Amino acid sequence: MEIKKYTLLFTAAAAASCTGQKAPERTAPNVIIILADDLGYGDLSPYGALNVPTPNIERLAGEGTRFTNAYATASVSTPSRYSLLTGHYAWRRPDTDIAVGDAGMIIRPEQYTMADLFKNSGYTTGAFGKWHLGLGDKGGQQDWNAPLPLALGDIGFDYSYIMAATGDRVPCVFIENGKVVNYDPDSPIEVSYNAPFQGEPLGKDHPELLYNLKSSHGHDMAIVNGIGRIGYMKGGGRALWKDENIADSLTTRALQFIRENKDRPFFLYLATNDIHVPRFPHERFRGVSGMGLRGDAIAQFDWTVGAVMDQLKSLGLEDNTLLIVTSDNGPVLDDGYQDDAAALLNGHDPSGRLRGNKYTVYEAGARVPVIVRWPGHVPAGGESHALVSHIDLFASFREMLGATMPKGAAPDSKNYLDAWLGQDGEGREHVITQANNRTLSVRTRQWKYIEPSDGPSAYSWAPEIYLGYENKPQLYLLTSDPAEKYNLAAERPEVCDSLASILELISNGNN
Ligand code: NG6
Ligand code: CA
Repeated sequence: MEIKKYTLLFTAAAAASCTGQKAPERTAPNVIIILADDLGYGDLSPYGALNVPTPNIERLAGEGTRFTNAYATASVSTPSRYSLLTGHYAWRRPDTDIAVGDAGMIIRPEQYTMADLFKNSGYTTGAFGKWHLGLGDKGGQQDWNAPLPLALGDIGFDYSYIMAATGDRVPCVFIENGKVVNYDPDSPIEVSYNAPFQGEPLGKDHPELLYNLKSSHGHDMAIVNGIGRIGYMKGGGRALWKDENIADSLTTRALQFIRENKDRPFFLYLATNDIHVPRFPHERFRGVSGMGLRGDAIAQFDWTVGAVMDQLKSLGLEDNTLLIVTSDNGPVLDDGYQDDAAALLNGHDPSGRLRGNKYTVYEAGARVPVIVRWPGHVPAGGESHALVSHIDLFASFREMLGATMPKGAAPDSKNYLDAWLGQDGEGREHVITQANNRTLSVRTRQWKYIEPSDGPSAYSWAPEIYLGYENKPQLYLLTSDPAEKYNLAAERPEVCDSLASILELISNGNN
């Protein structure tokens, strides 16, 4: 199929309107981002995964382009999502680390978001799934029994159906447009991250009540659906989610959003709960991977992707929709529950031979799967080695939409539309990522430099997670040492210096 050069379409439209002719019909596509949680670089079959059946994602890769050097901005969720949606490096702000479930809204209404960009370009905008960027005005002070004073409607989303934080954090309820779904007046909701509620059993005292999943570390506070959580919670009644139904609930609502907006442009941000802990997929996915709950959660994620693809097809929207499937950060095995993720790997390598995991400074922390499909615009069955980062989706969409933005919006985001559409194989000169303790790395096409850090060497849970923090610079030649084994900092001080100075320049506000 002939690949159209998208930017040219817009140039033609702009030229026509300047000369007073009728501009050709707008051709900007619907945009869907499906953002998995903790899905590693090696977790999907197009990236070498062996045991997990992901037929829908395979089909998507056959119809679109698969990226091998694509990065989230961080190796944990909150900063990664913040940067994706704002085009602003999270490490520029002090309040963007992994958020508690009762954090206040981190993105405030005055900040221009990706949703604002689409909304102002005439799109209907919707957010579904894991939010993890705070809700309500002030942290710890939300009244979950009333409409929240500040929610996603205030930052550009016309519709939202979300989880406040993560599956393992209270409150364990869905929130639709700032209000608890299925609110149960007989069971008012209270949430605290400071103190337990009297009379509410805790996971640490009542392991016998953890009938669905036992904790391995942490996750020993509130018990909901037989699973221990982070944070204390009381009430909720019929509003409380059942973990096994989360993927169905989110996917169903997202499909409904697509159907309702089939006749107008839409932007859909679908942030799945899969494959974050607690991994507790629906019964119909149990056992399909032979890798236990973690593998089955990947299969469930694949089902969600397939359901979206099928919905687009049945509505005739495939050709006019840019679909991006990616992940917020790298993989982790034991992340706090006894789900045997490590024991059942059966040869599977979630990091895809890269070093590290979620949380870490190493490549597997933030290098993520990215598959982009837009029939006729993105090469089918393509593979791109371009260096791309989620930080640039914002400015690249702006370019695609031919939109203007307020001064200062998305300050760290740059237009790499051609790279994102698989038409430019080079992409960025360098990509910056942050680890869990905010240690920064800069990656060029050849090198990876990691700044010195006084962070701990490892998290001690099983299997141990080596974070890669060292109190001296690290330098890896990724082209010959993709697994970051040989630190060349002492041998190549000039490369270290030049990469450190890029970091310094960008940290000082230049981008
Ligand atoms: C950690 C949690 C982990 C996970 C992570 C956030 C414990 C012991 N560990 O603090 O389970 O929730 O935060 O993950 O509580 S993320 O993908 O949302 O960044
Ligand atoms: Ca995550």
